[in-house]
This record gives sequence, C-alpha cells and structure tokens, in this order.
Amino acid sequence: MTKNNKKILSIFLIILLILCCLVNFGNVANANTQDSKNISTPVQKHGRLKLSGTNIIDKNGDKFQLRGISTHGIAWFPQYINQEAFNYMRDEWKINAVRLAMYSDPSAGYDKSIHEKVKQGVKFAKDAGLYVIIDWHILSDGNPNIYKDSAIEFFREMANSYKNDENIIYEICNEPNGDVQWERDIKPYALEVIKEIRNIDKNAIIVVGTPTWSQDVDIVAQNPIQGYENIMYSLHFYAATHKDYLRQKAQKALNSGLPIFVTEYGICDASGNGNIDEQEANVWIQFLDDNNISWMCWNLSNKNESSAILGNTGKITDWTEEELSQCGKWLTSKLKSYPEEVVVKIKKENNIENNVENTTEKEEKSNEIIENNNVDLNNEEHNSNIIIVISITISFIFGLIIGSVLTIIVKSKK
Ligand code: IDC
Repeated sequence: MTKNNKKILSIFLIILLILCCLVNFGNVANANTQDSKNISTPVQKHGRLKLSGTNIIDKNGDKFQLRGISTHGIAWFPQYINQEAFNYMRDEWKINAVRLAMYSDPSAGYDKSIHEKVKQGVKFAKDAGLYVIIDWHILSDGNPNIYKDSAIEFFREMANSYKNDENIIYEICNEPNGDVQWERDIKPYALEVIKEIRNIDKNAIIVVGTPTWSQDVDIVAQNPIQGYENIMYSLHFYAATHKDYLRQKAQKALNSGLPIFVTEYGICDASGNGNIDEQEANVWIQFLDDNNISWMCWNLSNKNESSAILGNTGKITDWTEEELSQCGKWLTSKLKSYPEEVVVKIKKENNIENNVENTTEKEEKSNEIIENNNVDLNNEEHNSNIIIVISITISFIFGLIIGSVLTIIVKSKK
C-alpha cells in the first residue's frame, strides 16, 4: 500500500466513523424530542366521559371532575374565543373544560350566524384537548319552550357536526326562570331536545337546566328523565347570595341519585356583580369536591363587574396575575391547587391510582405521581446516556470492521 493510499484510507475511515456517530446521535435525539412531544391533554388522558351513578367517569372508569371557565355571552365578548387563550388557560391555570355561553334570546345577541362562533370555539377546545360545553343560554327568555324550535335546529346542527367527538357536552337550557315548572315546561322541552340529539349523537353527556335559575335540583330529583343515559342536571350558585340552604337542596338531590353539574357559578352575588364572598365560595368548592361535582366559573371577560375574571386589560390571552380581577385571582389559585392535571406523559398514565376519595389523599397521590414521574424522567436520562455510549461503541466497531475489510481489499488488489 502506498503512502498516498494509506492517507486516503484513513481519511475515508474517519469520515465513515463520524457519519455512523451522527446517524446514531440523530436517532437518539429524535427519540427524545418525540418523547417530550408526547404530552397529554385532558381529553387525551380522560377520553370519552360518561355517567356512573352521580359521577362522571373517564375512559378508564375513574371518577373525573371537570373544572373550567365559562365565557360571557359570545355575541358580546367574542375576542376571548381564541386558540392561544384556551391553550393558556389549560397550561397555566389547569382548566380541563370551557363553556361557550350562547344567549338564545335575539335581544341578547342571538342570531343564526352566531352558530359559527360556537363552532370556532369547539374547534379551539378540540385542538387544545379541552372538554367543551355548548350552552343554549336561556335567561331573559325564562321558558325554554319560547325558542324551542331554534334550540332543536341548533342542537341538530351541533350533534351532526360533533357526533364522533369525545369532548362535547350539550347544555340544553341554561337557567329556566319565571313562571316555569319542571313537569309542565322544562321536562317536556328536555325530552324533545334530548330525543333530537340522541338520534344523532348517542353518547355525549347532556345537561338539563332546572327551575328557578337552575337551583331546584331537589324538585327534579323527584321525577327525573327516564329512558336515556348520560343525562345530568344543572345547579347554579352565586356564593354571596346562595348559601347553605342551596347546598342542602343539592345534597337532597344527590341522595336521591340525581347527577349534578355546576355548569355556572360565581363568587359574587346573583347579579354577577356586587360583593365577593370568598369564604362562602371556598365552602361551596369543598362541597363540590367532596361530591365529585364538576364546576365552571362565570365569566371570561374584562367587563366591569365582579364576576368577570379579568381586570382592566385589553389582552385576550397570556394574562399576568396583576391583570386578573379579584374573582380571577381567587379562581386561578383555586384551579392551580388541584394536583390532578399535572401534565404527565402518556406512557406514565399507568402510575396514576384510581378513585381518589378526598383532597388530602388526592394530594398525596399526585405527589406520588410527580415523584414517579421524576424517577422515570431520571431513568430515561440514564437510559439515553447508555444508548449514546452503546451507539459510539457500535459505530467504532462498525468502522473498524469496514476499515479492515477495505484494507484487505486494497492490499489484495496490489
Ligand atoms: C350576567 C352577566 C351580565 C349581563 C347579564 C344579562 O354577568 O354582564 O348583563 O348576565 O345578560 C346568571 C346567568 C348569567 C348572568 C349571571 C350574573 O346565567 O347569564 O350573567 N347569572 O347575573 N345566572 C345567575 C347569575
């Protein structure tokens, strides 16, 4: 072998070695990024929800509590329906659901064209992996039968669009009020609308409003809807107005087996404004947690009223603590106090223990999950170091073999 040939052979070998290493490093790095993209959203983790007794359970059969925020009327505050805001509230505040409040009375902004806004909101919720409540927000139109035909048309359209989605919840009449009774007015309305939805969407949870601005769950419990699965009933409270007597009504309904969903509550008075009662609000949340009742807080807007969670800011996402109202500060700290929605990699799901009964236990379990997760992450780092060392060794041996073969070929040709 000439000196020149030896030189060429050495350079070739070095390049080959570097290439082998690069390919192997590439694979390792790729595997790592894929892994960190594997973060699960609430819907990925919990999948399709259904009812078991008074509890919502997730795809694994575990008790599940939805916690989130309701928009204000989407005709008045459409700007907060945006992807960044939904992602932000999921990541920073740990919500797992949003409620899209579409007032049904034309005097409150209803028009068929607003359906598109709802659909936009549903898409953002889906892309964020959040559950979404589609709320036919009756209020000034206290009897749901007033706009029943529009309601049926609306829910047919929604059900046709979302019958295969796992994150949809239909709320068919926000707050019946005035001269409206369960058996005479609301139940017949609900039976008709539920039939229309169920013709198309066989599974999704449907929430039915209850008399007296969705407070009389105890009355409904005496004669609930039969013949359909996954039907829940709404209970609404405003903590500075509604106190123990309303919890007692709720307890009575629960005792009779009525599944309750707090699709709206405030920590101020029932006008949506006025005094805030944090102490009473905390008692309420404890009651809801103790009974695994899902809850959605009113409202995502910067309106100058105490139920709005934003202060005087024009921002439509990425809010800082200072930009929140008193209600917003209370709510976000409450949401963040739940450990369950800690983002856990999908493959770690099996570590999560099921059916955790109370908050202390919940916290312990969650710390366990975080610890397990940290141990797993450390293991992962350790494993990938081993992989890198093995890769280099294999590349080196591979290079040596090819080098030797080439040397033999070159020598034999001489
Ligand atoms: C309130 C809004 C307020 C608006 C009013 C009338 O906070 O800005 O002017 O509606 O549209 C409910 C209703 C909910 C109310 C809220 C506070 O579901 O629409 O929002 N509230 O009054 N039930 C009890 C209280």
